[in-house]
Amino acid sequence: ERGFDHTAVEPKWQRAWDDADVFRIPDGAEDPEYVLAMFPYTSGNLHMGHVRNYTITDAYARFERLRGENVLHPMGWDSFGLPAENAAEERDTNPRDWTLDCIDSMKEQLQAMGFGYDWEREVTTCDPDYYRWNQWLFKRFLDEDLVERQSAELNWCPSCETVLADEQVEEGEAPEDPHGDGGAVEVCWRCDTPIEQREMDQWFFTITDYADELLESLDQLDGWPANVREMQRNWIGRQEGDTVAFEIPGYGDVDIFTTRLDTIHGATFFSLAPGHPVAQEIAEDNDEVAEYIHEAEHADEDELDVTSGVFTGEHAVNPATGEEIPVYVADYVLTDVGTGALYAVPGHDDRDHEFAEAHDIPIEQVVEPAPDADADPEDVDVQEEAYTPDGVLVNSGEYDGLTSEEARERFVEEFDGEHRTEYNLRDWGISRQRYWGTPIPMIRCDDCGYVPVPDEDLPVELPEFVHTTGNPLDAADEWKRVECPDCGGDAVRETDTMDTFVDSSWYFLRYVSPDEEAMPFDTERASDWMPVDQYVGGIEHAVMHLLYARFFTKVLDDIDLLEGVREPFTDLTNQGMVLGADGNKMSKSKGNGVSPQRIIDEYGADTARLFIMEAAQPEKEFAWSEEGVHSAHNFLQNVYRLADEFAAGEVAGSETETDATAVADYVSREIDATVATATEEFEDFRFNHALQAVREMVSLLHRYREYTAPDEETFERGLVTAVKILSPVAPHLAEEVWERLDRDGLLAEADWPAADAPDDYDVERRLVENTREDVRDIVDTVGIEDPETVTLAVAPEWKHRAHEVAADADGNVVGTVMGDEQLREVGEAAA
Ligand code: ANZ
Ligand code: ZN
Repeated sequence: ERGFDHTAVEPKWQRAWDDADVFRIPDGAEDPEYVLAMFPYTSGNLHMGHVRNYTITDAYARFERLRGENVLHPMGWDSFGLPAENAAEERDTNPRDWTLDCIDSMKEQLQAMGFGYDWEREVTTCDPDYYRWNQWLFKRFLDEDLVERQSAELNWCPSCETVLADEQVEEGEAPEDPHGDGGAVEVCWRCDTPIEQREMDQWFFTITDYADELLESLDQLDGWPANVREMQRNWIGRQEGDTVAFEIPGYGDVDIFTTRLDTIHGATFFSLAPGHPVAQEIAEDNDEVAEYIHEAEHADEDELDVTSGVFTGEHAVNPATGEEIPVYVADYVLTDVGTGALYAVPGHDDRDHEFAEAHDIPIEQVVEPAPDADADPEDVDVQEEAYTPDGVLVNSGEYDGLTSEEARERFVEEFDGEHRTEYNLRDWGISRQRYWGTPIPMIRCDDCGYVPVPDEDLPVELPEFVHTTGNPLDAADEWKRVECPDCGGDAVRETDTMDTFVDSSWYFLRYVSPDEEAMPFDTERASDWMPVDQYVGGIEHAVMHLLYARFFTKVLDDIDLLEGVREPFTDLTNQGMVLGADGNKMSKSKGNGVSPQRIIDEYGADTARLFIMEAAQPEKEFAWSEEGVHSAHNFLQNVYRLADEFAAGEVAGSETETDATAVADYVSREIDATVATATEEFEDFRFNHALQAVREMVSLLHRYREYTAPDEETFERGLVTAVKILSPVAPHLAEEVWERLDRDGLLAEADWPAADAPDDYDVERRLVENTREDVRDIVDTVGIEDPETVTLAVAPEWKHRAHEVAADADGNVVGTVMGDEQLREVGEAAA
């Protein structure tokens, strides 16, 4: 049987690309298009998530290269971290050997997938040539007062035996609880063990110094998904407000935090978080409060009930009015937000309103709409619903008539308050009590305190790994004992290593000049090549990695290691999850995993790449389907066969009485339309739509030759165009066809097909777009028996290209299908 043997063809073209240096980008290149995938953690195996991520960037990089761009598309290894230590323990080896083995096998798999990287720029974070620059940068941060030693209550994972950053703590399920309380607990992001709090001295990067800029420049990142920007915004969590003290007789002054000091005259109760010290103190003599606090501590955070709370019997004195208001302990007040205490104004806050209704607490109005506001003061009834916008003060004594803003400014002075900007963001604790990371380049001397390791002594290399409980660096006596660089006395090295997120905060800069020996990267070239134009990776990095990388970029720019680069990533795409055939997240532990290696062996890399890219747009999740894999495979075989037969002169067709020129013109027009569609869809990262267009064009070519003896030139142009458009996604097959058609050179180095869009191309596109919206309505109104697929004609009046658009029930166009009759009609009409 004639076909395409991937086992022979794929390695052949991988070698050919390599020999021709297709993916290499010279140092002298001017501002290349920088296409980047998040580098993999060196676990030893590529999983489908990686394959999807890297297929997306590779397809886009290849597309841009065909369009004549210089494309920088590098790859490297995020290779420090705890799993390597664990693996070394289990296998009686050491983290370095294990990691280097993993890199070897992962690199082989990446190459087998046909991903085109500039391997000359490979970056490996566990290499001393890389991590020495972590140390060097740590010292520059130290010079800038961006490093601090802070004693802090820190998240400690008892299983990993290390401190975790706040970002590395997740909500998880409590282990089986004998008292049946259940509920959510905080767990380690890596091993799901519930974390503990420990007081320890740690090294911190003071990322909070950049909180305002990190927040404000999010507005400019319009190439980022809105949800990621929102997550960062919330994580930084800036809030302008004021603190004011209320006295609770018998318990002293209690500070509250409010963003609405203007409403203080309308406070009708006072609430303490269950974890507030005064709440705990009250609980000592009040069983009801004690019981409430106990229950609140075990409540499920997801099921927050804003009406839940208990009256303490105590009262707080409002400094504005001198009135006493009842003190509650309430679950909706969070212990670690603001001061953990608030005065409540049910007239102007929704939660307070709900609480007041449930507890029969009076509701008072102290703000009404300003004269220029949309709302009419007459329409406001705070007994019914809280009025939450700013406005003008009423029922506030001598302050009536002030605007909310004026009132806040006055009150903070008059009631001895303090203006505060609160952030959720905390400094970044980077100390890890583990071996497999970058040693922190500090030395502790009894006389001089902490002294940095001199630049000329960098890198501080890791000592040999030893199996021990706790941190192997602590056990490395010889390595640890050094002379103090200041006084020459006996001193010891810092034995903490850096959080591996330090490594990934600037690796994209190292690709620019991976062999640079005097500096972490070449400032001029990096400033020219940055920012990354397209960055693709998982949504799990929405906060940690992406925030740290932004922070690093800003600092590096401020210390002139970069020139005018304030943000690292212009466009960001988070690829959706690959689900198992059962619709659950694909994972080894769930038993629904599909090994990329098996797919490569059985069907070839192109099939895997094509299936993944056809299955859904990059941001969407999709379920693995062996049928889908077959369909992709058959399509590729089909394209190959068509070309093979054409090259062998076997595309004949039958004699017909129709006008051959008209048919050829029609096919030619379709080819142009396909190029126009594919180009636009590739640009927009909607690869599946581009691929759909190619499939239609190939099926048109099939029908063309069945119907008549095709015009050779037109037919060949169709084939060449099809494989060019396919080539970013299925590059091996495309090269093979290219060669079979006797084309010069490598397709990977050819040009993207040029085509002028046909006149009515825009009309057609608009119809397809409209159809997407219409389909949902049609599903609802007409009522379709099989809502999976709706087929409707969109352009009956458009005789010569009556298209049908097939769409699924969500309104996604799944294909445009040309009726088999159409070709005949075209020919006959012209004849
Ligand atoms: C009085 C007040 C009156 C407030 C009013 C609001 C409206 P947002 O909602 O994001 O603006 N708050 C303060 N500490 C809190 C805590 N530990 N847990 C839960 N809520 C807390 O957040 C600011 C408001 O949240 C603060 O302003 C406070 O309620 C509440 F008409 O104080 B406000
Ligand atoms: Zn000393």
